[in-house]
Amino acid sequence: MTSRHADLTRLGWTEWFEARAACGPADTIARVAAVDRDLLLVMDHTGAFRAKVAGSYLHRHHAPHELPCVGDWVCLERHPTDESGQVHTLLERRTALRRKSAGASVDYQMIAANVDCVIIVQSCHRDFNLKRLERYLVVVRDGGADPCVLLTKTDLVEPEVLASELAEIRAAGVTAPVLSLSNVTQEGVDDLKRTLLPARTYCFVGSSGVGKSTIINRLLGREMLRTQSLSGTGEGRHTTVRRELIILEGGALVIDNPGMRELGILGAEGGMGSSFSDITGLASGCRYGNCSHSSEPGCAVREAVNSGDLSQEHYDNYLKLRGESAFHQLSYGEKRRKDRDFGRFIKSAKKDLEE
Ligand SMILES: Nc1nc2c(ncn2[C@@H]2O[C@H](COP(=O)(O)OP(=O)(O)OP(=O)(O)O)[C@@H](O)[C@H]2O)c(=O)[nH]1
Ligand SMILES: [Mg+2]
Ligand SMILES: [Zn+2]
Repeated sequence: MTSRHADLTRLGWTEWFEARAACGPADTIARVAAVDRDLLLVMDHTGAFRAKVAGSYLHRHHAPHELPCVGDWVCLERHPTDESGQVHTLLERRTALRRKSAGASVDYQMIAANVDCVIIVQSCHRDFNLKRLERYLVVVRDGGADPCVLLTKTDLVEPEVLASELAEIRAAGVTAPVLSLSNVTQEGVDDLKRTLLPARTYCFVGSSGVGKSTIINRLLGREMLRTQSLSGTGEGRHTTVRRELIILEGGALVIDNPGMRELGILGAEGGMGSSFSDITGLASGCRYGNCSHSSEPGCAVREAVNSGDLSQEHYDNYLKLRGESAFHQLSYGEKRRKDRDFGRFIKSAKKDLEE
């Protein structure tokens, strides 16, 4: 790469960012690995260090999504005498995983930025839910990242259960890659490893207790992230409380997330097309160009449902989602835990990043 910042390539920097990087002459570029309000842990080719969002930046940017989040690239100034850098600029995001904020506001909350692939994790044991999966797919595509589906805990179900879940996913027309694994027997772990490419960023999302942190620990080859004690099959207690960007030995960048039930649908119309490409494809055969595929005569989509070419369930989901994507908020149950000891976290994370 001819990029001026080629030394950042390992951290996910590409020509796309290079073409948009507008930093001051005294600034350097770094990637955000963890966030606690205006306190950041960032990394560049020299390693990991602390940074603060400059007061002037906070003054000009008030919306939550304008603050740096995990995965963001920032311009910062670093004086040799200061322990932490001052962030002046947030670089344009290539992709954004986000959800609507709680409450009535139409603002949204960033989950992670500049993610190449979002790995949507469900346990095939108790957590599996096709409709929720389809909602996740819409949100992921809407943010510009590629989705991948991962079913965990295959050791806890009969092979037929897994097979029928996989068949359900396929029947729904999901085109994203689907993987399955067990963290107990290790079956499928190598397949996941093979899909994680160096310098690409992967974000794990899914309900609490499905095994996101366990997988990342497995990939790391050590117990870096805290996971639910008890060999829990019960989902729902939030163990991970913080997002963080971790570099695997193979060079892939992964982001762990606290469990969340739903991402919420925000302006997901753009994302609907790709999860329901079969429906949007059929729509070109409808008599009316603005056909809503609900009751109009000559609707090719309903004809396909009637003839069995299109699954009734997939069609129902489409109608439901289309209603919801008009900024309708889905509830999500992520507990907000107050952050007790960011300093200690930064210290251990720094150590991990530098190893
Ligand atoms: N049987 C079985 N248990 C698993 C598997 N993967 C994870 N677990 C267990 O499931 C529990 C939850 O795993 P975590 O990795 O903490 O789940 P998480 O998705 O990170 O949960 P949050 O951090 O709360 O979002 C732990 O007790 C794990 O040991 C698996 O493949 N099979
Ligand atoms: Mg976790
Ligand atoms: Zn129609």
